[in-house]
Amino acid sequence: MAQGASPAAPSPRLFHARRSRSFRALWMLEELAVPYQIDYLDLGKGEQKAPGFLAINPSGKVPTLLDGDVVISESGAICAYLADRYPAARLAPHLDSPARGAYLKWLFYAAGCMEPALTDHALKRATPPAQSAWGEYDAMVVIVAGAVGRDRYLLGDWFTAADVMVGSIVRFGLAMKLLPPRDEFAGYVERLAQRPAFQQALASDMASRTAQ
Ligand SMILES: N[C@@H](CCC(=O)N[C@@H](CS)C(=O)NCC(=O)O)C(=O)O
Repeated sequence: MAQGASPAAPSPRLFHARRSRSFRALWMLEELAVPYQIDYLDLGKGEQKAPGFLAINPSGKVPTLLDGDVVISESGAICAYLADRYPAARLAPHLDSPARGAYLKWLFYAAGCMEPALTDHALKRATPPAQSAWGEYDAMVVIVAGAVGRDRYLLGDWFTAADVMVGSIVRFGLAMKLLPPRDEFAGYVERLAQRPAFQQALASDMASRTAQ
């Protein structure tokens, strides 16, 4: 539900680059079905390191989200923030829900364990387990395959922001051959790809090629 840029609009504004980790935030916004604006950054041209953008996010990375006076970066934090900000979409268990623990665990595990383990694997290095906060790649594969192969989504039939994070990383891992082609991963990604919001986010991401 992307809208044309309008400085006066109160809708969230996403700084986005196509085919990047920013897809997670785009997908999340589509799941919420709320109006939002996109500012496209061309990473190849270094627009993420321009002083104007560094003033917003000193890391010079996408995704970065502006929502009123709130500036938030880190894809996991953005997904968690948006899920709580728009509770009507039911993309996060309520604070007192027993499902909240598993939900938070997967949000943090995605960014804090899956991503660095995949990087270890891509770089063909093995961080010694005693020094690795994220554990070993092989263990991560087994843990994630078990979780995504059990049910439709991580929390059973309930799709949440945690699926946006974990699902995006599994999809990337399969596409880049950084994850083994296990049925659990392929089935999960297939189920996620059936979601209209996912398809809309993909279309917006591809459209951004011409919008840059
Ligand atoms: N931990 C960050 C990583 C974000 C990230 O690495 N973004 C990349 C695109 S995939 C980026 O902006 N790279 C540009 C750069 O570092 O210059 C998150 O999850 O949001």
